[in-house]
Amino acid sequence: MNSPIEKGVQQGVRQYLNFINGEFVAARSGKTFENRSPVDGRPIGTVAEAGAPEVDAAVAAARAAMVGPWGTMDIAKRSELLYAVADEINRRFDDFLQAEVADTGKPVSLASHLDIPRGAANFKIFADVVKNVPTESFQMATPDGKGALNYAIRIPKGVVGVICPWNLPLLLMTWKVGPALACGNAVIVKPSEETPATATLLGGVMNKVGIPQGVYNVIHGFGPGSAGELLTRHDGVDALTFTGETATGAAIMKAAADGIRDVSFELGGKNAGVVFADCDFDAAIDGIGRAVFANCGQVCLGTERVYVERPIFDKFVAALKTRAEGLKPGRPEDKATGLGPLISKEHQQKVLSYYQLAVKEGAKVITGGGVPKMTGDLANGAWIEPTIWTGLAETSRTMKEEIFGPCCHVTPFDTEDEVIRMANDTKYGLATTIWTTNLSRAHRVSAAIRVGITWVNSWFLRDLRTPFGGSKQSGIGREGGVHSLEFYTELRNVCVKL
Ligand code: NAD
Ligand code: 6OD
Repeated sequence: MNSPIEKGVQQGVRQYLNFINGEFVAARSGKTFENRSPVDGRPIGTVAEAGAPEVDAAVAAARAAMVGPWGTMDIAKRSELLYAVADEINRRFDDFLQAEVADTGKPVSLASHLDIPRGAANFKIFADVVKNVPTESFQMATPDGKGALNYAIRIPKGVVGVICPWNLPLLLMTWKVGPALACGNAVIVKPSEETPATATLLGGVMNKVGIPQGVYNVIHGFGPGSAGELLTRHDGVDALTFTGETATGAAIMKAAADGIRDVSFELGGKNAGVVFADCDFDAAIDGIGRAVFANCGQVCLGTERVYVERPIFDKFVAALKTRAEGLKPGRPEDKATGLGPLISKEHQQKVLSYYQLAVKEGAKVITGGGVPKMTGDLANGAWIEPTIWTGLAETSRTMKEEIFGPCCHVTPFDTEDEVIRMANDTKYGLATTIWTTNLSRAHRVSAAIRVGITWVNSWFLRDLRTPFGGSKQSGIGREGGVHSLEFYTELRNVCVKL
């Protein structure tokens, strides 16, 4: 049977319901909120806002699933089901693509290469990991000479609350749901209020492939005073995994303190890109260009501070300017579109306020700095110009605070020590991208910049087996490959006296 969202699409309107215990349900309160297209501001759907009854029902369903067929299912069967989820996402690729693009306005070329394929891949990788990662065992001597055997087993944490942002909705949600389910947990997902579509669609996929009811639940709504806070405060939720702003992470951590619940946080950043004069210049422009402007700058791993060694500084700024000015804003489906809109008018105002602040703080605007002129209905979208500044003090707010837009400041540097000091002079520690052909320097600088993820001569090149996460205020914990097992399972030691 088609889900309400599928029927809605057929009728030209979308209705996003909560997905609880295998069923699409409205809010008992009847409350809904509107979802608007960032491309042209038109309403594209209504979303049922979950209240306490829906959150309670989702928690009860998830807890029941943990004692029911999901809790007793063996790893081989679970992995088979997760492969089926991935295959079904791929079979319905166009539905997911259309839903993600409608919510975010991002170019189809980007979503079809990144968001949707990764949404599927996130299930397969962790289905493989759980089947292949061993646990430790120790034999020990005992006074009676018979000895004892210790071995560890992994137990699911239980019910995991998954709270997601809007910038890569399916990718970031499945990055957590994939390992959570592979490890045998049940989840309650709270997607961003800006991007309810793909999490809802995934409910239909779960039913289609036979994931037992209650294993995957979706509740819609906002953060404080709404579904997000209700979920994080619920004592039936055993652990919370969150991607979003650092300040939101702090609020969720306070909620998690009640009941001493475990948290995994992927938070904000103010990432530095470091370009040495000996780099492959064209590759560096291409890599930094993507790191600054991809997804309209709305990537947590993106670069807002670029440091360029002085001999190539002017040439680099000129080439990055050309790159920025070549990014044509436009409709997602238009092949010539190089830049989508920001997620919302509200976020557009935030980014614009930083564009104004940068000028006030003394920046020289190399390009951009405003809103592009769009015609027709596009004039109502959340568009923004790709922007480059030079000349700011390292201490300025523009250089310290995460903007989350298609913008960067470029600073010249003279020595390795100087650039390491500047790159590290931030409360964040998520990612960096380093461009050099000097192998020793690449290793040295990689070890010296305090972040969770370093790319050398590349950016956002992902091997899903590797540890992913942030240092300092950019996060708590690591996910990816075996590291996800640390959060999504409890390791239990069994000691058997022989
Ligand atoms: P956000 O923190 O505003 O919201 C994220 C989610 O948290 C949303 O679903 C929101 O409804 C919910 N929420 C807000 N307040 C809450 C509360 N008090 N209790 C419970 N839930 C609450 O973030 P955003 O604006 O959606 O996303 C952009 C941010 O996410 C940026 O700071 C970006 O750097 C960060 N991010 C980090 C990573 C990473 O891997 N480190 C990845 C993507 C995005
Ligand atoms: O690639 C990933 O697994 C990941 N979590 C990417 C995060 C991107 C932030 O916007």
